[in-house]
Amino acid sequence: MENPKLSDAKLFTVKDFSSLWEERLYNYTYNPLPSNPNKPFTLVMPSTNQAPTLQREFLLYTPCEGVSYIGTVAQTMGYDVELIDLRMDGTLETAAQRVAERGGVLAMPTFVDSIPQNMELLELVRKKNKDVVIILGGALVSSLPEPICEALEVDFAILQEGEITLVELLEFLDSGGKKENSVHIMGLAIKMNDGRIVKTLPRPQIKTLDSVPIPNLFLYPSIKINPYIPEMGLTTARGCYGRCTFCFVNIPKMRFKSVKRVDEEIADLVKNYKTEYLYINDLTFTADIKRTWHICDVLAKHGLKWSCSTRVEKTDPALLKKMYESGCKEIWYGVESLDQDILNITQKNQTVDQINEAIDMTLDAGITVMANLIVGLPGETQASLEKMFQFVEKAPVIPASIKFLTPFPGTPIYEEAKRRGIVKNDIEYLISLADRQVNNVKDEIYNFTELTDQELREAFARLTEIKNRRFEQLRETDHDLKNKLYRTDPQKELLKKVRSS
Ligand code: B12
Ligand code: SF4
Repeated sequence: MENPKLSDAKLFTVKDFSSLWEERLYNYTYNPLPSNPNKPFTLVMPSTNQAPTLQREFLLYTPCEGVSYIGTVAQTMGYDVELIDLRMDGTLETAAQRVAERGGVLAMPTFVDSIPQNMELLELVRKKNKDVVIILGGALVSSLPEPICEALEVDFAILQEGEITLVELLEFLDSGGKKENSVHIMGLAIKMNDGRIVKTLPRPQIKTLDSVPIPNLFLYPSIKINPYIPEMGLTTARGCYGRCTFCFVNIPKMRFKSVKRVDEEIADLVKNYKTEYLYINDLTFTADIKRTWHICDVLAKHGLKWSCSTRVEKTDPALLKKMYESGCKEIWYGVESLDQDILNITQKNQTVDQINEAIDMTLDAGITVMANLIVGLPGETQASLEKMFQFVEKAPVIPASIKFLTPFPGTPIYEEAKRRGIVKNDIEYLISLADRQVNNVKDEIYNFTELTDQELREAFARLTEIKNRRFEQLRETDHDLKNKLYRTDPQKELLKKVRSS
C-alpha cells in the first residue's frame, strides 16, 4: 500500500486522546513490524448453521471483513497471527487445543448465531491454559456486553469498531499492563477477576478509514492453500445514517474510504485473489452520489461484475445508468414492508412511493432488483401482507431476502420484546438464535402482531415460492447468472482434499 503523508491525509487536526491512538494505528498500517514468534495471537472464526441467501452464498465461506481487519492489525503490530476457520475445518476441541498450546492472545468474533460456540470454546481454552488472554469482539457482544461477558470466560470485549481499541489494548498488554488497570482504555467491557463487568468510556470512531491496513486474506488457511476468491464482499464505507427500530448498527457514524483506497483494495483482490465479482457490503452504497460515481469508474476499470445494497431514496436515473455501465448486476434494497404505517412505526424513513420509483428506475437501467423483506413487523396485518404480495407479483422484483422479524439486541424492538416477555433471558435467547437458519420458513417466530404464527408462516412460504420462481426465470435469461456463481465453496472442497491426502 502506498504510504500517503500524514499531512496529506489531514488526519489528526484535533489532538484528542483517541486521535493519538488512531495515529498509532496509522503508523502500524504503513510501517508494519516484523512477525514476532513470542507474540502469539490466535483468531478463531466460528462456523454457522445459517442457510445461504441466494446470490450471496459466498458470504458464508469467504473472508469475513471485521475478522480480517482485526487479524491484519494485530499482524502489523508484530503479533504472530494464526487464524482457525471453523467454517472450513476443525472442531472446537481441536481449536481449543491449538490456542492452549500457543498461549498469548485468543480473539474471537461474536455473531448473531455464535454464542454457544463462543461459550464452549472459551471454557475449553480456560481449562487447558489459564494464562491465555481472551478478547471478544463484533456486533453481538457490542450490543449486549454485560450479559455476554458475565456468561462467558472472557477478559476483554472490544466494543463496536475494533481497530483502534485493539492497538491500545495490545500495546498495554505488551508493556505488562494488568487487566484491573485497563479501565482507561476506551471502548472495552472488562471482566475483572472478581467477575465484575466494567464498561469503559465509548471509543470515538475512526476518523479516516484509510488508517486501517488492507486486509491480509492469506491469514485464512483456505486462501493460503488456494488464493482464489472469485466472489467477495467489500465495504467502501462504514456506518449508516438510518436508525430503524429493528436494526442494530454496530458502527453508526457514516464515514467513507477514499476512492484511491477503494481502488487499491479492489486491485489487491483482483491481483492476489482473482476476484471477478464483488458484493459491496456498505449499508447504503449510494449515500454520496458523487463519490459513488467515482467508485463506479474504479469498478469499471477493474472489469468487475458487482452488486450492492442501498436505500430507495438514494437512487437517480443517471447514477443507475452509470452503475449499470460499470458492471452493476443487482441492487439490494431495504424495502422491508409495503405498508406506510409500518414503515413509519419502524422509523424506516422512506415512503411506498419512493420504493416504487426506485424499483422502476432500477429496472429501467437494466439492473436486477433484489428486495429485502421482513415478515411480522409491528403493525403487520393480512392487508399489509397483501400489499407485499402485490408488490412482488406486479414487477419483476426478486424478494431475495425474506426474514421473520428477529429482535436484535441493541434495538428498540429488542427492548419491546423484553417488555412484552417475548424475550425473557438474554443469554437463553441468544443461544436459541444459534438454531435459526434465517431464510427458513420453519424458524422460530417472535410474534409482535395480531396475526397467528401460522398466518405469518403462510405469508413467508408464499413469498418464498415467488422468490424461487423468479430466480428460475432469471437463470433462464441471465447469462452471467447461469455461468457464475453458484460455486459454493471451492476452498472448503480443496481444503478437504489437501487434508485427506
Ligand atoms: C456481510 C454481512 C453478513 C454476511 C457475512 C457475515 C460476516 N460473518 O461478516 C452474511 C450474509 C453471512 C451475514 C449474515 C447475517 N447477518 Co450480517 N452483515 C453483514 C454486513 C453487511 C457487513 C459486515 C462487515 O463486513 N462489516 C464491516 C466490518 C468492518 O465491520 P464489523 O464486521 O462490524 O467489524 C468490526 C467490529 O465489529 C469489530 N470486530 C468484528 N469482529 C471482531 C472480532 C474480534 C476478535 C474483535 C476484537 C473485534 C471484532 O472490529 C471490526 C472492525 O472495526 C453487516 C453490516 C455492516 N455493514 O457492518 C451485517 C450485520 C453484521 N449482519 C447482521 C445480521 C443481523 C445478520 C444476520 C442475523 C441476518 C439476519 N437475520 O438478518 C445473519 C447472521 C450471520 C451470523 N452468522 O451471525 C447485523 C448484526 C446485528 C447484531 N446485533 O449482531 C449487521 C450489523 C447488519 C444489521 N444492522 O442488521 N451478514
Ligand atoms: S435497516 Fe438499513 S437504513 Fe435502517 S438502520 Fe439498518 S442499515 Fe440503516
